[in-house]
Amino acid sequence: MQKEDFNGLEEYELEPEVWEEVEKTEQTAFLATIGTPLETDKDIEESLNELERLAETAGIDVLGVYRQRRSTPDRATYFGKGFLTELSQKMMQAQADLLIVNDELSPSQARNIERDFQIKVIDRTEVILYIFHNRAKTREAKLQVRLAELEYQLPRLKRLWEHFDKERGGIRNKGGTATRGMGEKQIEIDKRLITDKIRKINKAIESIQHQKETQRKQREKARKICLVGYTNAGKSTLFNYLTQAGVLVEDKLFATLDSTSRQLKLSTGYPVVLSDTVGFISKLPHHLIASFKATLMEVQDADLLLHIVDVSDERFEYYIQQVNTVLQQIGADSIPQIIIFNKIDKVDSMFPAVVKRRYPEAILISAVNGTNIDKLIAKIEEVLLGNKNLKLKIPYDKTSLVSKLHDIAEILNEDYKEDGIYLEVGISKDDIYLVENYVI
Ligand SMILES: Nc1nc2c(ncn2[C@@H]2O[C@H](COP(=O)(O)OP(=O)(O)OP(=O)(O)O)[C@@H](O)[C@H]2O)c(=O)[nH]1
Ligand SMILES: [Mg+2]
Repeated sequence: MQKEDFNGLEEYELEPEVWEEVEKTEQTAFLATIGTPLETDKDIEESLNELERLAETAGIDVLGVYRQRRSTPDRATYFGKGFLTELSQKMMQAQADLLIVNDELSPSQARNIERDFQIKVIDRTEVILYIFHNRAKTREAKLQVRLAELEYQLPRLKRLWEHFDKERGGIRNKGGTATRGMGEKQIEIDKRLITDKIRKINKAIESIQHQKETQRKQREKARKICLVGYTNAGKSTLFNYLTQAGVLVEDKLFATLDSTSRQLKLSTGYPVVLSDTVGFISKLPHHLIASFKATLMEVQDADLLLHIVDVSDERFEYYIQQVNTVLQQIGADSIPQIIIFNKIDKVDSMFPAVVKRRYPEAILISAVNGTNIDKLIAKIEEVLLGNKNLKLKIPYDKTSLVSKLHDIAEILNEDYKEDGIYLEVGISKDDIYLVENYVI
């Protein structure tokens, strides 16, 4: 049935040779970053720690970490020449295979570094693309990753072919003039091939979006909640806790690349769909954001975002900002958010009181232990359905109000005592005026 909906849309055949698990080459690397005058030493160190974690996730061994202080990158070589000369020598001594730069290099910067300093260089974006490549399991994720890879490659073909020319030139004739021409021609052919692949993949992704649109229409009545947050914050752990879905949870960056949706049962019985999705990271490559539009649509389309933060990580406030930046980039920054501080089982017992003062709206939870999940659910109901949980004591001469509440509010608790009827209700903000005088 579903297939018929997409008649006319091409099925893109994913290149099988590309998807054979990339053999983990025992690569070693130096990491380098620019620290601007606005960044403290600690900022730089933490940002390098994150790059190191990314490199390790990609199976690369880090042998050395370097930084250069400067206000802006060099246009031609990103770092200064003196810094690169020194780095090149150190890398040679340490026998490091490559240099990883903590930013996205322009194609010419990468080319110049390789040519002038004999350093094989990759950038932060390539490391993230590589991780995404190895993590992608479903057809949708693979298509999206492939699209980002090809978009990234397109302006960089010249660099790839210069490598090729140099090798051939080295073997055949030292000048390599004849073969250089061949590289130029090959670039044109490759450009056409890649552009064609990009077009086909875009069509395939469109068909996925179309399919998701149909599914979304079917769930139109349900309110949509989406989990967002920095990678490794605990989104999937919370998702599993709330829905018993069994989504993969790992102490690894980018364990989740696909979005999964499940029904969530609220006490009001109102239909709600919860989605788990890909994690964010600072400087998330824009090609990935663009290619993951089918997955990120889940976020854009949500009525409420649950923004999960790992508060056991010192940099959690920085992560909050980074996630908000990505939300802005995808146009999801005006969707209501509940901020959830996760992993409180790992922090000092003083922490909750301190953080509550700064973030009075935040809900502190432990997704592994289930701590405060009931508070979270109550908050979701409050924000999503405009409900407020109130404790009431209603005198016996107002029993008509009690029966009215049974019709219009969610009765969480009801106790008939001597001095009155004690109720705990989840009530819409619009109806609160009815019970204002009886709140205890
Ligand atoms: N101590 C503790 N660990 C937690 C908690 N919640 C999650 N974790 C751990 O944090 C790691 C990451 O959890 P995930 O649920 O995979 O995180 P995620 O946000 O889905 O990560 P990505 O899919 O990679 O973006 C796992 O090792 C979890 O066991 C918590 O409340 N306390
Ligand atoms: Mg996950």
